[in-house]
Amino acid sequence: MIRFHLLSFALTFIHCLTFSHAAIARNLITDQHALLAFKHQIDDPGNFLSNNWTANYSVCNWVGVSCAAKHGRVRALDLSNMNLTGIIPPQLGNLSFLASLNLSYNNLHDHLPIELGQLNRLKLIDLSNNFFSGGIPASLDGCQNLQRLYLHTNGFGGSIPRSIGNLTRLTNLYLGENNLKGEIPPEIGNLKRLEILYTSNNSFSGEIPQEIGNLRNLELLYFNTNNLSGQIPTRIDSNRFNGSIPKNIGNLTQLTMLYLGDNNLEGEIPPEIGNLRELNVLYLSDNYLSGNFVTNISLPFMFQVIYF
Ligand SMILES: *[C@@H]1O[C@H](CO)[C@@H](O)[C@H](O)[C@H]1NC(C)=O
Ligand SMILES: *[C@@H]1O[C@H](CO)[C@@H](O)[C@H](O)[C@H]1NC(C)=O
Ligand SMILES: *[C@@H]1O[C@H](CO)[C@@H](O)[C@H](O)[C@H]1NC(C)=O
Ligand SMILES: *[C@@H]1O[C@H](CO)[C@@H](O)[C@H](O)[C@H]1NC(C)=O
Ligand SMILES: *[C@@H]1O[C@H](CO)[C@@H](O)[C@H](O)[C@H]1NC(C)=O
Ligand SMILES: *[C@@H]1O[C@H](CO)[C@@H](O)[C@H](O)[C@H]1NC(C)=O
Ligand SMILES: *[C@@H]1O[C@H](CO)[C@@H](O)[C@H](O)[C@H]1NC(C)=O
Ligand SMILES: *[C@@H]1O[C@H](CO)[C@@H](O)[C@H](O)[C@H]1NC(C)=O
Ligand SMILES: *[C@@H]1O[C@H](CO)[C@@H](O)[C@H](O)[C@H]1NC(C)=O
Ligand SMILES: *[C@@H]1O[C@H](CO)[C@@H](O)[C@H](O)[C@H]1NC(C)=O
Ligand SMILES: CC(=O)N[C@H]1CO[C@H](CO)[C@@H](O)[C@@H]1O
Repeated sequence: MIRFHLLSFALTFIHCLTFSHAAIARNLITDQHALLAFKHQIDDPGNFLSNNWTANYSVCNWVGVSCAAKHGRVRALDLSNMNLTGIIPPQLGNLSFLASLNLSYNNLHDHLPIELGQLNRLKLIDLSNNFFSGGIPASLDGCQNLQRLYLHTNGFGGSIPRSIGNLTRLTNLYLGENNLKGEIPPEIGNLKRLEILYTSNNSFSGEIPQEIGNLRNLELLYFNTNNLSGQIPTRIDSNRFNGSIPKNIGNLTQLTMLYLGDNNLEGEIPPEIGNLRELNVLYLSDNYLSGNFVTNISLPFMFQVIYF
C-alpha cells in the first residue's frame, strides 16, 4: 500500500515536471511570438536584430534579451540606442514576466499600446528619447510594481492620466520634454515613495496641486518651463490648514532641488522654503512672484544656486 502510494507520488511528480517543462516551453514560445512581432514592426538599419533574432536560437540568446534563471522566461529587454525605427506592437504586452524594458535613444514613434498595462511585473520602463506620441495610456496603472518610469523627451500629448496615482511604488517619474498639457492631477500626491518628479518643458497649466506636499521623499522637483499659475502650494503635508502658511513646510526635508521657473506663478514666496535644509538649487525665475524673500528668510548654508 505504502509502495503504491510512493509510486503514485513519483508518477505524479514526474507528470508535474514534464507538464511544467512543457508549460515553460509553451510560454517561451509566447515570448518568442511577442518579440518576433516586435521585430516585424522595426526598421533596424544597424542590423542589430536581423540575423540575431531568429527562431533557430532560444530567445534567451537574442541580443538585448535576458531571461530569468528561475523560470527561464524573458525578464529584461534592453534595445536602447540601436537606431531602431517603428512602433511598439500590442503583442509586447504578452511578455508577462518582463521586469525591465529599456527602448530609450531610438527613433520609435506612434502611440503606446494599452497592452503595456498587462505587464504587472515591470519595475522599470525607459522609453525616453524617442518620438512617441499620443497620450500616456491610463492602463499603465496595471503595472503595479513600477518603480521607475521614464517617458521624457518624446512627443507625448494629452494630460497625465489620473490613474497614475495607483502606481504607488514609483520612485522616479520623468515626463519632461513632451507636449503634455492640462492640470497636474492631485492623485500625484498618492505617490508617497516618489523621489524625483521631472515635468519640465511641457504645457501644464492650472495650479500646482497642494497634494505635492504629501511627497515626503521628494528629492528633486522640476516644474520649470510650463504654464502653471496660482501660488506655490504652502500646505506641505496632508493636514488641511486654513489661510496662512503652516510652519511644517519643513516636512519636505529630502528636497535638494526645486525648479519652478518659467511659469505664471504669483503671490509671495513662502519663507518656509528656507526650512528645506537639504535644498541646494532653487529656481524660481520668470514668474510673477513678489515679496521680500531674500531678506526675510535665513538661507540654508547648503544653497549653491538660486535663480529668481
Ligand atoms: C537560422 O535561421 C536563419 C533564418 O531564419 C538562417 O538564415 C540561418 O542560416 C540559421 N542559422 C543556423 C545556424 O541554422
Ligand atoms: C546574438 O547576439 C548575442 C549578443 O551579442 C550573442 O551572444 C549571440 O551569440 C548572437 N546570436 C547569434 C545567433 O548571432
Ligand atoms: C537605458 O539605456 C540607456 C542607454 O543604454 C542608458 O543610458 C539608461 O541609463 C538606461 N535606463 C535605465 C533606467 O537604466
Ligand atoms: C545611429 O545612426 C547614426 C547616423 O546614421 C550613426 O552615426 C550611429 O553610429 C548609429 N548608432 C548606432 C548605435 O549604430
Ligand atoms: C499576444 O497578444 C495579442 C495582442 O495583444 C493577442 O491577440 C494574442 O493572442 C497574444 N498571443 C499569445 C500567444 O499569447
Ligand atoms: C486607479 O485609479 C482610479 C482613479 O484615480 C480608480 O478609479 C481605479 O479604480 C484605480 N485602479 C486600480 C487598479 O486601483
Ligand atoms: C523644450 O523642448 C523643446 C522641444 O522638445 C526644445 O526645442 C526646447 O529647447 C526645450 N526647452 C528647454 C528650455 O529645455
Ligand atoms: C497658458 O495659460 C493661459 C491661461 O492661464 C492660457 O490663456 C494660455 O493659452 C496658455 N498658454 C499655453 C502655451 O498653453
Ligand atoms: C478652518 O476651516 C474650517 C472649514 O474648512 C472651519 O470650520 C474652521 O473654523 C477654520 N479654522 C480656522 C482657525 O479658521
Ligand atoms: C518680510 O518681513 C517683513 C517684516 O518683518 C514683513 O512685513 C513681510 O510681510 C515679510 N515678507 C515675507 C515675504 O515674508
Ligand atoms: C520637520 C517638520 O516640520 N515636521 C512636521 C511635519 O508635520 C507634522 C504634522 O503632520 C508635524 O507634527 C511635524 O512637526
